[in-house]
Amino acid sequence: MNVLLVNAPSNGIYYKMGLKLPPLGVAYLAAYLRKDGKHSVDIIDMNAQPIKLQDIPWRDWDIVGISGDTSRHNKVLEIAAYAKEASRIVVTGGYHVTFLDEDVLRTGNADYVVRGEGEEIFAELVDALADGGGVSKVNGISYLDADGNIVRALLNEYALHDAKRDHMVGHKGLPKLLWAAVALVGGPFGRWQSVVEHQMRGLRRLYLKMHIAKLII
Ligand code: B12
Repeated sequence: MNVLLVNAPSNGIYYKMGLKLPPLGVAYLAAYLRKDGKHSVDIIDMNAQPIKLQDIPWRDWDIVGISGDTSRHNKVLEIAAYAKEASRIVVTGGYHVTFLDEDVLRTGNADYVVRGEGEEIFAELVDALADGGGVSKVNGISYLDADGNIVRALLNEYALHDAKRDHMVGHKGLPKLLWAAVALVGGPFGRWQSVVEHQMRGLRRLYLKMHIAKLII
């Protein structure tokens, strides 16, 4: 499948000041999806690439995934409308739609919502769509069934399970924000990832792509 991930633009203070902040959410999703080479993935970061929605060749991709939070939700809806106008499969994810999945699905411009941390769930969804065998076995997604009823497949807790298997884990995002949206997106005790695995991947990248062979720590 050809997948496009769009990071919705922000007009927040950080971006008005001209900061170009990497969109970690879509970057993680793309990296995970590219891992086994089954799908091709492009990213449009609308904070860094001020491309007009009407100029995006939507039909180049089968699936359009859109990332945003509450402050960018109107933009997410606008992007979804363009992608749906071009008859693409539209998937949304991120903090806002994790809690308000039905609202975005009822606009008619989104086919699926991926709730919570999306790497594994989105990859499973893309695989299922590629196979054409239906999405009923994919955990952690929401969609409307043929009668218009919402289906909320149970949230997959891969991230937490993985964390328990590792000896050393680190926080993804900020640690232990139990009060915040984070708790429901990444699990009640913060957002975890394997430090060892993450650092080894980083070192490998430095060595292979930037040809840095020695690091003094
Ligand atoms: C870093 C950060 C920032 C940085 C952003 C830097 C950057 N590179 O973009 C800065 C300081 C700029 C910032 C600003 C703000 N932030 Co902030 N921020 C965070 C923080 C700490 C981490 C976000 C992050 O990078 N996570 C790591 C990435 C990998 O995860 P992710 O983005 O969540 O993506 C995963 C899933 O959400 C999902 N997913 C996301 N998109 C999609 C799309 C698809 C298609 C799929 C399938 C899945 C999917 O899969 C991804 C991979 O696991 C979170 C709290 C946290 N600990 O998570 C708050 C958080 C995102 N921020 C929040 C808020 C409120 C803000 C501000 C509005 C604050 C303000 N008043 O100005 C602004 C808005 C900025 C904007 N978007 O315009 C809230 C959002 C709540 C909400 N309802 O939307 C959060 C959750 C904190 C909280 N209160 O709980 N923020």
